[in-house]
Amino acid sequence: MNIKKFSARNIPEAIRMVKNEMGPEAVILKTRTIHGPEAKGADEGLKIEVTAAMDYDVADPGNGKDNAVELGRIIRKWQSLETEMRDLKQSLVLSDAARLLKPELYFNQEVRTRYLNFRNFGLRPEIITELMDTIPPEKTGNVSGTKLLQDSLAKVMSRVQVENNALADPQARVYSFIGPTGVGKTTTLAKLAAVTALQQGKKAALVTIDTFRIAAVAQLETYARIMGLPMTVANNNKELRNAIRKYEDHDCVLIDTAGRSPQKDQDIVELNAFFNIPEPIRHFLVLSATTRYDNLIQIEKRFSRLPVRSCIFTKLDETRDISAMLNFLLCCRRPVAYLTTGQQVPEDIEMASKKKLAALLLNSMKQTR
Ligand SMILES: Nc1nc2c(ncn2[C@@H]2O[C@H](COP(=O)(O)OP(=O)(O)O)[C@@H](O)[C@H]2O)c(=O)[nH]1
Ligand SMILES: [Mg+2]
Repeated sequence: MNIKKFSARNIPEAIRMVKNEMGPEAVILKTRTIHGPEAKGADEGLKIEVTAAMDYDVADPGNGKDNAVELGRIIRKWQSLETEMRDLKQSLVLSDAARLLKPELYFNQEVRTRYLNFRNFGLRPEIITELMDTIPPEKTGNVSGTKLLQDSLAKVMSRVQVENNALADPQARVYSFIGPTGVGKTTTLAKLAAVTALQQGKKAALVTIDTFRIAAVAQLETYARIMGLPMTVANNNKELRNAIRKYEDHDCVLIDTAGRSPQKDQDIVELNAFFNIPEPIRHFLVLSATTRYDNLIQIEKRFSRLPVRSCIFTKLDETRDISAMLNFLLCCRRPVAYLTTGQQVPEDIEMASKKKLAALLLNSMKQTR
């Protein structure tokens, strides 16, 4: 049994206090009026004292009604804990805001809402600070929450670069797919080969320099056979040059590579040497949306030894939280050309667009908030 006393100005107020603190099952044991010398010591206006009790005994397992009451109490307790957690999270975010924002901005409701939007997008503090610095403090305070959310979204998207129709670049004919192992380079190449050759009617050829695994060659061969496209295996730089020459009458040549460890500089140096050919190559850095932000940065740093033009993000179907990808795109200022959303060839690929990224971000925000 839990017994507590509450002081209030009147009975209804006291009952409200009891219910808020102890729940609707609490029982009022006693009420009394505070007066005389005791009232003088009490806070101004407190005239009633209520004693309430809450029974914490475990209900009889055989009694269904008691069980339902008990369950109701647990659910309410859980809900109130959830509310507390949310409030706590909010106040942590606000205290972060107080630390990061100049005082005159922190006390501006509108600026604070924008800050919270960026936080809810999952953006990193340094990126938020950068974005906030570009926002002039508003004077009105009349802008609706929806409008502020749209503005915040637009602000983020104005910083993201997307590359439209990267495979239709008139300056390029040879494209490579580089990146760590298992991110989906071969699958993405096959998807794009299908789109280019089968849907756009272009003359495409495939080359693989991934000779580390027999299965890797077989994987691309299978795709080439199904699509009726020519394919060549190149074991060294000379063979790659020959292959590119062989396909000089083709609209595009797509080169598959072995996954390189971003941890090993030597791997990347070797890859760069392999690509030393007369014709310019457009390198797509293939990255998985499920990779942590720190790792994405590290991978990008290593692969930047090659003239990477844009990146492709894969496996968006495997995560709803796109904050690592978004922070990466904002930090590295690299354009994103394609997004892939599954294992199906050629269906699960689409050109990256700000509209699509904004929709993913709003969805990610709903799921992770
Ligand atoms: N869920 C999902 N799986 C993918 C996606 N892209 C590729 N994969 C899978 O990831 C695995 C590795 O793909 P692969 O193309 O061989 O990767 P690589 O080593 O980079 O060439 C395979 O099982 C693919 O089917 C994608 O967008 N979503
Ligand atoms: Mg592969």
